[in-house]
Amino acid sequence: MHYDRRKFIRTGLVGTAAVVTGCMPNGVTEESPGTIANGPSPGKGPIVLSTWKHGLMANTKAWQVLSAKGSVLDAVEQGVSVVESDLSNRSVGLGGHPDRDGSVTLDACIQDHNGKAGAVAFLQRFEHPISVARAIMDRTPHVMLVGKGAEQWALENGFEQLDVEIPEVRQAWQEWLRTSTYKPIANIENHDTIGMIAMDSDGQLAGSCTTSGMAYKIHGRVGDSPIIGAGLFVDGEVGAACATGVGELMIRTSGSHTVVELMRQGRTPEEACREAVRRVAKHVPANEAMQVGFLALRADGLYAGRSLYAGFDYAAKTNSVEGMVDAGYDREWE
Ligand code: SD4
Repeated sequence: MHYDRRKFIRTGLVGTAAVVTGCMPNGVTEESPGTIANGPSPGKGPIVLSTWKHGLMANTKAWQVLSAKGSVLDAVEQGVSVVESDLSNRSVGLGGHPDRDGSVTLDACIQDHNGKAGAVAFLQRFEHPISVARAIMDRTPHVMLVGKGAEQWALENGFEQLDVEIPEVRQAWQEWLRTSTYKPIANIENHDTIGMIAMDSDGQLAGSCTTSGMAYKIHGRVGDSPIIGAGLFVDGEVGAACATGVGELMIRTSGSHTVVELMRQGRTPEEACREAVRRVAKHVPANEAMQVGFLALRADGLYAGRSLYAGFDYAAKTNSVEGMVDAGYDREWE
């Protein structure tokens, strides 16, 4: 089946136009007082945070779900689904860049307030890996299915496979094949996973993460995004965190779990993200532009983001804030 690209691009534009974008320095909004260390509860939910600019349209959808009294788990699933369906997006869903063999392979995971989780990795030809991950969580005794087994299970459970051919993506891959050099570069690849963490008005947390992974990766490579603890971690008692950037670094440091554990020990979301970035940075030699970014939401509503290099921003939506937030960063590009 060939998608109607115009339809999807139109969807994306409507989502973007519906929000007011305003740039706020990290840690200065009412709901994000990163400057108030271990400060008082800054406010109740709903709070919806998503990585990168496509997070704006995802947040809008998640907010609609919450406003209609939907669960926060439904909100994080349906929020990122909008981005999965946008075939103009080159880093999430079937419009993503392929691996080095020319196949688009998708990774996703979802986790609820109580730590229940579902994940899928190395999935091909499904529009909504996040919904497959949710179904694995809801309908199986397992957390994660991968590859052919995941595809078979998804087909047996009502999901349909699609063939999407985007000439521009194919051409870019063929161009890449001429040199076949694999070099992840911070923010330059335009390769931006969506991670979403959210809280409803009762303080229930949930998170989701979905991606087509690093462009031109080795066929079979799985990143951090479907790995609970690496690309996403939720513990309703403490908070939630998600990650974006070079997945290998997040897996090696259990990045999102680290952020939540640091908040458990009393760090603010900003301090926790900074410390997680510092641990990742030990693995990134100077001048290697391997970007990582974390987003954290504490159970009392305090939130923050942080990245290794400049360029990471995230979309925030609360009762009083709506727009992009520039996360702080630790290392100057040399
Ligand atoms: C991965 N973490 O597959 C993903 C890619 C990403 O911004 O987040 N890009 O490693």
